Amino acid sequence: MSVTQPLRISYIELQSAKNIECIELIFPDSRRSIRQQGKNHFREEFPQPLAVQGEAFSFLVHWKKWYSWLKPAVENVRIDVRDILSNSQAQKFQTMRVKLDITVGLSPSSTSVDVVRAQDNPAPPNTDGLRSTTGELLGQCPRFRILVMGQSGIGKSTLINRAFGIEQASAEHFVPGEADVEKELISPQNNRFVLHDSKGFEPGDDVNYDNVRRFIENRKNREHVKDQLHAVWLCFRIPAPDHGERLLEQGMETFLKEGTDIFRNIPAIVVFTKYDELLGGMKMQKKADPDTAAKEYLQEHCFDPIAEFTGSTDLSFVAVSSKPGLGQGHKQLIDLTHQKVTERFRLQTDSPSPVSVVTVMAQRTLPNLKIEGSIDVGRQRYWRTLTSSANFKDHTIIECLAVIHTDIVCVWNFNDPFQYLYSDEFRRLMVGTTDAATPASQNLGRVDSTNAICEAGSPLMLLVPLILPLEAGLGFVQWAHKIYQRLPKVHHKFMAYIVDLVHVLEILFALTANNNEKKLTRGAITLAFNAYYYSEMRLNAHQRIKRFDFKVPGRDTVLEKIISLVRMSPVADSDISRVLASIRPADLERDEEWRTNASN
Ligand SMILES: Nc1nc2c(ncn2[C@@H]2O[C@H](COP(=O)(O)OP(=O)(O)OP(=O)(O)O)[C@@H](O)[C@H]2O)c(=O)[nH]1
Ligand SMILES: [Mg+2]
Repeated sequence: MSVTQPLRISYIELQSAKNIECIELIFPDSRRSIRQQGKNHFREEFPQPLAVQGEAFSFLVHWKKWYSWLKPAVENVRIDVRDILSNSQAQKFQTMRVKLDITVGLSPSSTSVDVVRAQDNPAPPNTDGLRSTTGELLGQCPRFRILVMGQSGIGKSTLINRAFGIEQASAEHFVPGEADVEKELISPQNNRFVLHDSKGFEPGDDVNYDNVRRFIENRKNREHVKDQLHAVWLCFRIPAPDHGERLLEQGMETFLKEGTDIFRNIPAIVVFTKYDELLGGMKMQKKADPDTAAKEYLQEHCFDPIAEFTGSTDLSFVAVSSKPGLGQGHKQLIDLTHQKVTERFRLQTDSPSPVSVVTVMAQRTLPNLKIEGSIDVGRQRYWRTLTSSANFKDHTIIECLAVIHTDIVCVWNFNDPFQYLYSDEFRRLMVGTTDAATPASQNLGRVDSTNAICEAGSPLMLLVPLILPLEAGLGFVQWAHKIYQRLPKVHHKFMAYIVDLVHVLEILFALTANNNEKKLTRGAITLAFNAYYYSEMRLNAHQRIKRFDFKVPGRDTVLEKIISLVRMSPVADSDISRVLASIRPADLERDEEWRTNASN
């Protein structure tokens, strides 16, 4: 309900037997302190009555430190304007809240000058002063740098296309004939990785051999982590069974023998390509179990001999194939690469390493890595940046959500040249979904794609500045607890937003996995959004969030809850997967204006 008749306040008085530091009066777009008159006595006169247009306003009560041992340092007392107006004959409104006597003096005068109102047409969220975690990490390492080596025709470009979700055509400039290992190859479809391509070593080709060696050594000595080599994939053809083929070309053999030195401190993985051909050979030989026979062959004739003659325990082995149904090898390769990178570039602190995060961003093979990456980055925001700096201070919840949104979308790194996932329209949709997770008494109101996020009468909580405590070193939980006291249920909003967004992105990832080299369309985003919006899974997640009782400060229950919900895969949900199966590839190509069923 919107309040049409403005409330006019002539004075405010607050008294308590307890120890109050200060009190602030909070309106959707402004706030002011209430003057202290005596011990625990605060009163402010408004000679020109203060007109309040909106559904509510709040007092922020800052308790004295020693008293706040027993209770939160700051509490939010919300006053509903309807409660005051329901007794419109009275000259004052009195209530007792959190051991605080509150009196609001009402003016009969109709002449109001100083009008405080909900913003009618606010600017889009201002995230200028808010630093995103991914922004900081990418500042240190904007791209995952990988060297892929192997003979011409072995399947290097095909592998890269698959792992990083790029277009076949764009890999054309990854032409090996002219492969210069120094050259940085960056794809327009995925600019989170940089490829160094090296052809294999032909016998007697000492120049190439020396170039590659020098390149690797040189990259090891680079000062900045962004310039160092983050991983090497050494690609080999599987020698055909019973043809007496050499396992490795001669130069590569020498290279690998020296490899323990060359690759020291660089995550290196030996990749055998075209695994389908080996499997086909086993089928031709009418092996009872071709799959097991192929695996045994690989172990005996490929992995073991290399491990033996290099004497290296650092090398890992994977077999891959680009044929349908054999994508498991790519997944293993990405998983292994990520593990090794994380291990190698681990930081002393418990923050995620920028190299590890950018590896997650670059790959377009494993959605679960994106989920874990979102958690890693999110954890940073809540545990560190958010709490130890004044980052979020004076920003509205909608602005804070915008930064969290940016961080999560950035980790997923879709091929989204028009930045639809960062658009106001998409963010509005996401804000709208979270309302169901907010208890009715704190309903934030629906915000659909046709409404401005912060229209008049729109969710008050979205507009209230967070006013972060400045104490350094507070954990998210303490922070959230304080916010909770001031803005009850705000953590529900944050939790639901994060869970919903990650789920929608995971669905979108599944939807576009087979053509993620194509540009993302609004049609595809809308389909993913609707599949989630109308699912039982969303209702269940929101129920759990709604029931979540945030009562135990000092424990990371909020974070634990978010993580457990985020890890529940929507793609594994039978209803959602049925909806996804019914979507035709042509539907994903549609790129008309934003319109979702949910917003109709
Ligand atoms: N059967 C089969 N063929 C593959 C596989 N991967 C790639 N190919 C084919 O092998 C050929 C060479 O693939 P590329 O990816 O261009 O190989 P490359 O190593 O980049 O070759 P250069 O760029 O010449 O060094 C192409 O015809 C691919 O379609 C695979 O896993 N199985
Ligand atoms: Mg190639």
